[in-house]
Formats: sequence, C-alpha cells, structure tokens
Amino acid sequence: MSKKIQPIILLTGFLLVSGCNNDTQSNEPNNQHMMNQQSNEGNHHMMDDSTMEHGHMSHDNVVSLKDSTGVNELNIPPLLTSDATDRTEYTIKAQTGKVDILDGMTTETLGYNGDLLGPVLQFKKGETIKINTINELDQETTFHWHGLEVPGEADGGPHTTLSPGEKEQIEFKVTQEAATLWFHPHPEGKTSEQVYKGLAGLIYIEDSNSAKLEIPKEYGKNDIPLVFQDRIFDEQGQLDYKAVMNEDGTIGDTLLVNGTVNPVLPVEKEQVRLRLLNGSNARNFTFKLNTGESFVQIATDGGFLNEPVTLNEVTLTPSERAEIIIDFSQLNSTNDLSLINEDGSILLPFDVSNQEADSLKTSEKLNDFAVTDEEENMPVTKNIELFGMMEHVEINGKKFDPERIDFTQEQGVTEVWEIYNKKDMMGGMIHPFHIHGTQFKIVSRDGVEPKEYEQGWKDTIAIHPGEKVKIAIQFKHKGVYMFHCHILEHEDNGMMGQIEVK
Ligand SMILES: [Cu+2]
Repeated sequence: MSKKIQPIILLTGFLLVSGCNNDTQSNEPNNQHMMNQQSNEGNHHMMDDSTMEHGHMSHDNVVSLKDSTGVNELNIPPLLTSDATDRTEYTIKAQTGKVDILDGMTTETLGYNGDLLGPVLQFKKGETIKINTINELDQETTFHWHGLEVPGEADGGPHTTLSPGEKEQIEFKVTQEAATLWFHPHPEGKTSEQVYKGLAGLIYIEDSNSAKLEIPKEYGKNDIPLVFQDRIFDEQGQLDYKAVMNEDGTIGDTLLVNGTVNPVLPVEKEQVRLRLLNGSNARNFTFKLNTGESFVQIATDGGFLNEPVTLNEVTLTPSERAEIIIDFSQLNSTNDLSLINEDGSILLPFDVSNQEADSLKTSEKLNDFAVTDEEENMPVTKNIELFGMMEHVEINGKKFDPERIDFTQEQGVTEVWEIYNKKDMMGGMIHPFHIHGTQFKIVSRDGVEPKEYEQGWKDTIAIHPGEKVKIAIQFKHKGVYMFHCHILEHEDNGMMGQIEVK
C-alpha cells in the first residue's frame, strides 16, 4: 500500500505539485504514459486540456491494441477433472512457467497447473467441492474465487495468504445458479503483478436450468471460453510489470486471448456461444462485430438473463463477464469476419468453415430474475463513495486497512447499497466496483432502471464519473469479504474496504 504524501493540487493552470512520485514511474519508452503521448513529466505538469477533461489517465484515450493478425489458433484451456472418481476434489497449483508466446522468444510467466493462466473448473450446483490449493511460487499468494458465493474463510481474500510452499484445502457447497465465474490471486498490494504475469482461470457452474436450455454447449467447439488481457512485452519478450506499471491502471498494446497472441477462432456456420471475460488489469473493452451486425447476450456475471438481448456491442470493464451468442449461419458474409474493439482494433478474427452445422434455436426463456418491488423501495443503508486517482484512490475517504471492518451486514438479509463515483476536478474515471462472496442486483443507475442487458446477477459493476448506482445485495454466508475497485492497481493502492457478515 502506498504511503505517499497526498499531492497539493493547485487549481490555477491545473498544476500538480506532488511528492512527485516519479520514483515509482519508469522512464522506459514503452511506459503507458508515453503511449498516451504524455511525457513522464507531462503526466504531472502541463497536461493539455483534452487530457484533463477526460480525467488524468483517461481510459477514453488509451493506446490502441495492435490488430490480431490471426496467425495463431486460439488456445482453449483444458477442463480440470476431479482428482477422485467418487467425489469432487481438485488440485490447483500456482506455479512459474515459460511460454513461447511471441515468435522466437520465451516469456517467463505464472500459471495455475501449467505455464500460463489456468484450466477451466466445472462445478455443478449442489456439489460439495474440495480444492487443494498449493503455492509453488517464491512469494505469497491467495486463491480467490471471483463471483462464487462461499464462506469468507474460503473466499481467498488478502487475509488468507499461502506462503511459498504452503498448501491448504478449502471446501464449500455450490449453491448458486449456472454462471461463468473466474479465479485469480488477491494478496494485499501484489494482485496486479500476479494477475499480469498470468494467474487467472475460469469457473463454470452448471445447473438443471443450464442443462435443459437450448444453447450451444460443446466446450471448445461452439461454447468458447475467452479471457481478454492486454499486456506490454519488452524487447526480450518479457512481461516486466515493474517497468510498465501505471498507478492508474496498467494498459498494454498487445492483446492476449487465452494467452494467445494474434489469435484466430475456427468456427462452423452455427450458433457459437462466447463466454467473455475482461481479465485485464485496467483496460475496458467494447466488443462488436466488424460488420456491425448484431448478436445476443444471454448471461451477465452471475447467471442468465431472462431472455436473449439483441445488441450490436457489449462493454466489459475489468473482471466483468458476458456470454454472447453469434449466429454464424445468419451473417451476411463470413469473409474477414472478426470481433473488434470500440476503436476498430481487431481482437479476434473468425475462420468460418463452409460447413453448415446442425441449426439450433436458442431458448427464448432463459431465467427467472427479478428486482422485487420491496427491493426497489428499500431505503439505502450503506453508502460507498469512490474517489481519487493514481495512488490517491480511496473509498469513503479511507484506504484499505486489513485491521478495520468498514461495514457489517446480517447473513441472508437484503440491503440496498448506494455506490457513488465522485468526480474529481479532472472529471474522474470509471471504477469497476466488485464485491466478494455474493451476486447482487442493480436496482437503478442515477434513478433509472438498468438496461435489459444488466438485468441479471452481477458481482462487478462499472460506475461512471458522477454516477450513483443502487444495488440490492445479500450474503448467503458469514465471514469477512472485500469490496473494491477492480482496476487492479487501484485495488493494490488501497481502493478497498471490508464487510463482515454475521
Ligand atoms: Cu478504480
């Protein structure tokens, strides 16, 4: 956690005179400040008005990603099977690795049960799961199950670190509905670097509803896991986090999808389900087809939407998920088709075969989700104010203190929280706000009912500068849980608090 002196902000001329923090910034040419066309000095002095207007390290004008050339077939992570045939027991090891990500270069990485990223864990609702977590790194780590409704002691927050060489078995029952969740480390002040170097994996929950729905389900064929992460490789092909780290969120120019650079996804002319995870430290993605054609979204972070929602684009801030279905049999042309980002950069080209696959009709009714009248009319009982920039980020005027409990809530009791992203004099930035150990409902954004594609279970929500969002939230289990900004550098800089559920 940063113990830096707060900057004295002089309004006249927007001069920032600070500590001056340049000791924490690298002069490497591929530093994000340079990529934003700001000199290292310029970041603190004489920023032009347009930069100021959109908020310091604005995420609106970050460096574009290099287009995927589509030369490498997308890596599909293995599904992790149980260690035992008579029970659901798994082993997950955090370890170091070496991968030839770039041509002719070997990158030092971190991974779960492998060199980079992790396998996909598949749980069924109702199962009791045992996971043997093993830390084979030379540093502390934790195993956090993002979006999973588990007791605080199994959640893998910063209080439950494993030292190098340490093992721990955790156990929990899966009580929530079908969803695409993920897991990653959460050690205090070290999350950004460990995720950046490759520690992340997906969790699928299936239930009786997902089993009966007509949706694409063939893993790796028409049900595709997609972990999007932007990175900066140095000239030796390494992920030198300390050299490129940005206090306001580390943004890269090179996209990895499931750890693959320049990926291409082969598909047949059929409906294909893409399970999108924004696994970046800080970059927001707006996914769309380069033809502008539509697709349907079927799921949010924590479950299915009530019905497929037709969209032309879907935006995900760090750690948010969405499941979408693209019907490749219905598109006008399948030549040069790709998933692109808002600025047009090619994220994932599709190699569409001429083969027509069996056509499937997506179920029109997917789920039974609702914000009740009672929840809509409940008074706000917890207020969260997000504020700040760089290392001076805070929640309700405070930085994270592992010894301080910020809120308490009773197990199984729904409350309405209001989360406010307070603008700073430079406009502020979007903070993706995440709460551990539960899924919540969005009641309103600035008093207005959320859009159809947000009417589903969420564990992370993008809060825009100046926006006030109400959520209805309850915890099924007891324990201490984190709530924090999921720009990982903001989290590491203390934009995090704790709630104790009793
Ligand atoms: Cu933030």
